[in-house]
Amino acid sequence: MAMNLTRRNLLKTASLAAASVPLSKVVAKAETGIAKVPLIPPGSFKKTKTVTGGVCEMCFWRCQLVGKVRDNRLIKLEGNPKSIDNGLNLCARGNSGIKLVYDPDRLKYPMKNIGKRGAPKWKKISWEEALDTCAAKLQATIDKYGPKGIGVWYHGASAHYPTAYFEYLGVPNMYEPAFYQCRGQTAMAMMQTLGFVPNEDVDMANSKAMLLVGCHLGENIHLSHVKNFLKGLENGSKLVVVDPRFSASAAKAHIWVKIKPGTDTAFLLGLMNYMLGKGCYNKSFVDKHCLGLNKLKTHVAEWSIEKTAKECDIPGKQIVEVAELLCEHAPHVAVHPGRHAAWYGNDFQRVRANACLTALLGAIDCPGGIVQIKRMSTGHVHWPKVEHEEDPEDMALAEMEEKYPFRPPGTPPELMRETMVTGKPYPIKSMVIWGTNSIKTMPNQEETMKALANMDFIMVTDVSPTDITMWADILLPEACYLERYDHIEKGTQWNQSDKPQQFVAARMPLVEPMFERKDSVWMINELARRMGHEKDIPVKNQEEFVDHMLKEADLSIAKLRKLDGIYIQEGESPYLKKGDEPEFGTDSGKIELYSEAMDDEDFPPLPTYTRTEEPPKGYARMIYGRSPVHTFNRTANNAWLSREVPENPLWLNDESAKKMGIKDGDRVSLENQAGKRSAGSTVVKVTPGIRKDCVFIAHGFGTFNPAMTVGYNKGIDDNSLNTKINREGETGISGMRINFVRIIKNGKTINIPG
Ligand code: MGD
Ligand code: SF4
Repeated sequence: MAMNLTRRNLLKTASLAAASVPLSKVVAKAETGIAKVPLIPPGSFKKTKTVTGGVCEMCFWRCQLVGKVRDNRLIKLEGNPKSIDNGLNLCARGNSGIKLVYDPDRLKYPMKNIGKRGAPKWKKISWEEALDTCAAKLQATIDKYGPKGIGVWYHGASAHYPTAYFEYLGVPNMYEPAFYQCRGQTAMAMMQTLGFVPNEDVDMANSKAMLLVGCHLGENIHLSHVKNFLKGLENGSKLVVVDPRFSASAAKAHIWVKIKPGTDTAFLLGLMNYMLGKGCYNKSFVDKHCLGLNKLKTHVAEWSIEKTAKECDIPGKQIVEVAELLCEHAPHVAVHPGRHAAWYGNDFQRVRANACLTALLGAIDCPGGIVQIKRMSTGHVHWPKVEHEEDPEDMALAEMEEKYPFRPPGTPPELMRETMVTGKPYPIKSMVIWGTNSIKTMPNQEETMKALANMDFIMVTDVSPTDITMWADILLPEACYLERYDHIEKGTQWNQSDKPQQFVAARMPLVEPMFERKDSVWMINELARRMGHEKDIPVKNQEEFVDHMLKEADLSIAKLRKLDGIYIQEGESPYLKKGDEPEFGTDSGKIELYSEAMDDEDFPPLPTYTRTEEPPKGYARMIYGRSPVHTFNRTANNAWLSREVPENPLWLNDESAKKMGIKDGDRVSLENQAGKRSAGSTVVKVTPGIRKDCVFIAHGFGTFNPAMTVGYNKGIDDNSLNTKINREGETGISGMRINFVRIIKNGKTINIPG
């Protein structure tokens, strides 16, 4: 794992940033439209002060941090010493937030595209002109098509206020990739089975055994979660990792199940069949709390060890070994619920199988299991409720959405994209894109570009240039997470110290935004004024926005400032007390191994395995995951992170590589089953640590916006090769591990032997 951003390295580079050596040399770039960044001469710093109240957003785990500031310039970030969550730690990405603040490529002024969408030429304009244009264009769309003529794609804390405004306007088309390309299926399938969404509330620290199915902790880094995992290992918990690849977690595993990609549901059904057959499941828990045991037993009976082993291409004795290990340690088994689940287009059923296995072990609300934790209650900011006339066309899209009865909140993205292209059931003609790079998140990039080309108007708000900003007509520069207020972070910590505690933190700026960057509350209020909604504006500014949310917890920005940014009080242990019964929010109030609701909607009521298509001859399945020092494509232009991991090496099986004449370090590009070639190239990592039927690359690389001078064209964009999609019936979410690739070296296509 290339994670050598040492503390010393960071300090060294931090002091470079402080002296702003690289920044002083920066000249204007088309998209940022600015001359030099002001130079602060080395040695001119007086003294350093610590500013508290930061909340990280280099990823969405939101660790609490403090900034060391000299002469109004951030020179170092550290974990907030008061944090009961991440403590003094920040991960490499968290530490490198400084390089985002002072990235010379960042958006600085409102800009108008006077070139083409996708091939922009930027003209710096005033905020007045930018907002007047956005208001006029959005209003024109509403006048012609109604609010349904607008679509919103959004991600991140700063989008909360804007999306509330667009809901108030009556815009029905809203899509957030955090659900549809990430944890949507996990949340919905867990809800359907257990009646709650465990997210990642799994007590690995106190477990006796852990099961990670395709979850690659260590490369997937959410700081306190990884600490929880490591504490479990330190405490002697036995780890089982199911992954076609020798991931960072597999490297720590007692049992690595080198599973055939796409067969995990079969594996889980096989485990359950063994446990039910042997009677080694948690009978008292299941009898009390689960519905449908006998039906499940009959249903999984076909998954003998032999059949499961053959389907998953693993040794039968390994299945027995895993099942016995889990039973031996039940209920103190951390069956990780997983997070990103949009794998094969049959994932709802896999997550249901995972939840049923957890239930058979009784590994819920007990030490080591998944737990229902209580967080302090805080408020929301609402725009006034407006009754919008029921529009029959509007209902038509709602009816299309009804096809996916277990979908997460919001509009399924491809349904919206199709509507943008076809105009059916109604035209969507203006897009508002806030903090999301849909070119890199939504599979089938060409379709996304086609949909964007079909718009009358596109407004994009971002902190930096990205692939999607190239499609903007008006591009608005936002203050980044270290320069603004916007988010309330809260949680309960029960397994890292003696007594449970809970906390509330609010994101507060560590430094003032530079240039003409603004926060989202300011931008939306100015837009709302221009669109005639001044009287309904619910909060005057970002401080009022945050204060309003804090009020419910009897807190305020002023109080939090006095508390160094974090309020802490006694918490509750999530473990059930003797005599208490767990509560499940399903219709029946029980864990639904058999789901009536799914049966009513004509979906398999018991977790069911569907085979995924095999790679054609000469191709391998392209699987993907995370780089430990990057977050999607968001960090591609970060100078420190990009220096550590500039591209995404292609993992290729060593025996296959030998037959192909490919050596470790060779530079290659990829071609998918539809003949689509990657724009960029990368190096090969030849390893026995991956199966022959797949290759692996980390997601988020291969950015194609030249305004990102650090990240431009580095590595391979996995999403550009996701041309085939398989939309799941239950949720409308598309699987993304169903594309196959072969290798191109020196212009020559080389088949991958199976
Ligand atoms: P996945 O993509 O589900 O990611 O993190 P995870 O939920 O852990 O899983 C990736 C792993 O699945 C890889 O090890 C891959 O080899 C394996 N895999 C591929 N196909 C299969 C298969 O068929 N079966 C099995 N069993 N394994 C398979 C995602 C999570 O990470 C999310 S959703 C977010 S939003 C965060 N993002 C993020 C980030 O961008 N960067 C870093 N550093 N950390 C992150 N943490 C979070
Ligand atoms: Fe920031 Fe890292 Fe924490 Fe994510 S895990 S919030 S990037 S410090």
